[in-house]
Amino acid sequence: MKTKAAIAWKAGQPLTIEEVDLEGPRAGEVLVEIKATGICHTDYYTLSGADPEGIFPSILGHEGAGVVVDVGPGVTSLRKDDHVIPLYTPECRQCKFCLSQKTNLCQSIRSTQGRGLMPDATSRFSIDGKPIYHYMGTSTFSNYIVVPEIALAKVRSDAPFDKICYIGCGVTTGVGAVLFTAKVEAGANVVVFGLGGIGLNVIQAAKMVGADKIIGVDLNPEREAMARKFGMTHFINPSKVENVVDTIIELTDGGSDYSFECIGNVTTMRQSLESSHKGWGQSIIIGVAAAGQEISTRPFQLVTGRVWKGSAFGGARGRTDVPKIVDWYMEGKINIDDLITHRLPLERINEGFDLMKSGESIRSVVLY
Ligand code: NAD
Ligand code: DAO
Ligand code: ZN
Repeated sequence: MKTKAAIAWKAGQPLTIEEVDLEGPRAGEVLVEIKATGICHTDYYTLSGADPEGIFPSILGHEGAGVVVDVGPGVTSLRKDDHVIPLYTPECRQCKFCLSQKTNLCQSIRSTQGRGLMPDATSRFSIDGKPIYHYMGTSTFSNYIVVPEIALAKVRSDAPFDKICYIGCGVTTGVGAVLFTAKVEAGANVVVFGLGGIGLNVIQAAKMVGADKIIGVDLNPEREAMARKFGMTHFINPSKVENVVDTIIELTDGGSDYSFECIGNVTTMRQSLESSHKGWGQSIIIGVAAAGQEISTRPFQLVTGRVWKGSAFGGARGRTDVPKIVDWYMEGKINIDDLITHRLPLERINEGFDLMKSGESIRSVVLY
């Protein structure tokens, strides 16, 4: 079949909208019509050329929601008309990683996914017989996609696609980092570096679990109002204080219990650790730093009880946890609507990237 898609031909070039050939689902695969997709910072990171694992030509996008159109042989958990969210972190429930119950980083299709291919090492997308590569196993900047069954979360059918697409990455990454990775408890002091599409979701989850102080750090003063609406109690603009670490330590009587880095900057990663409370403070790294960057601190920071850990996709097990997060949204426990600041047709997807780069949008959603 043919599908309309935004193609990333080369790093640093705008996407172009084209008709692409899409082969039907093979064994264990599912054909999905994408109804809506968010544009995330990570799509820009890859398109910009900063991502060492970026593959071109490819179809980017990893924050979508849609409907099952057809299933390949052997697919048992999904059928036509099911509503789904594609997962860039699949959940096979059989690999060593899934069975460990210690991580959400399912490895069963990792090597082919990382090479822009389906599990049988081929691509379903092509133009004039030449392969176009998948991206993060999802490629939600295409109206129709083929995805392995283990990389689809089945969700309730009354949830609006233009909102729940954001659960495919930003919402789950931020909310999950608080609930699943850090397991923040009521009364804790929380610091959030970066009040963008991820950081604001960390803030709303911190509020949801009953955190005490929720301190936001951002260079963009325009982010303060939105963050306060989501539960931030104190705002620090690094350009307005002499020392961010000292300011946090003063505000929290010794340092944060949990600190989340949602920028991808190695300097703020260090600040996140060093402003954590001696003896127990945890710094959770969510931001993805540019290729070749390294983090550093004095090892004594760790000897004296501060902890550095990372969180991918909020530590969520996609097929298990994503449907629950959709329920929380539908029950009014989390706010997605106010974070979706712009809506665009696929033809204007490049404007969505511009809005993100200028700091004007929190989330732009493309509607098919
Ligand atoms: P965003 O651009 O929407 O937000 C980043 C925020 O950081 C902005 O508000 C910006 O003003 C602020 N900022 C930038 N530099 C700063 C500095 N030096 N000090 C203080 N504030 C600063 O980005 P996002 O979509 O929220 O993504 C944040 C990071 O998370 C990115 O690196 C992205 O790649 C990463 N990410 C990680 C995962 C994961 O699973 N770990 C998932 C999705 C995204
Ligand atoms: O298992 O080695 C692996 C890869 C896991 C990928 C996790 C990706 C999370 C960070 C990238 C940002 C996604 C939008
Ligand atoms: Zn697995």
